[in-house]
Amino acid sequence: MRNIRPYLIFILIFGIITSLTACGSGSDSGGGNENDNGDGNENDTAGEFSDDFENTNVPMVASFDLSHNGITATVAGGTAFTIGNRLLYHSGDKSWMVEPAGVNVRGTHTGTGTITFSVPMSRISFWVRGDPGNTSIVTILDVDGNMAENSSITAVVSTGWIEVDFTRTGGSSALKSILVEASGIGMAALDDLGGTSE
Ligand SMILES: [Ca+2]
Repeated sequence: MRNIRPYLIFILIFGIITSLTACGSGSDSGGGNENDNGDGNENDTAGEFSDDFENTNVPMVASFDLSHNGITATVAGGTAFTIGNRLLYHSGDKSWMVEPAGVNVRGTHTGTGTITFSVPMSRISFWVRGDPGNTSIVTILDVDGNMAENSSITAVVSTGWIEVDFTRTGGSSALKSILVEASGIGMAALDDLGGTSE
């Protein structure tokens, strides 16, 4: 069975005009620590996952694991390190960044990044945004590989951070992964990953 509508698609389009703000000090500085104090381990409730990417250092495209409360998230297809553009961190000085297909000093990019949880999840949350000129689609997939259902979420166009906090509805399949498809120029950034297992 295939879902025919993208119930959870976030399209981030950053026009050239927004590049004027690329070097700003960042208007999001107050919003990065809703759930923890930056070390990714503040929430020790069983079944709860959280990570702010502050303990990672992956400057070249690679797969790496984040583990918390017995839940592992395998993060593949991007980088996670301090690149110096504060607009790309929702918290601290690191996030996970996916780039359009191509080769650069950070490795060979396929244009696709995935975060896959080791256990079925009932909730997945994160923040996303992109560089000016980056166009990305971020989708939550269920355990069957289909787009997660959520009739309340539609396409979003934004030049700032977007919070995604998605809980599956009763009767729908459990959640499994996040798919980031990056195009345009620059990076798509995801930060402050969270979730709740089934
Ligand atoms: Ca962070």
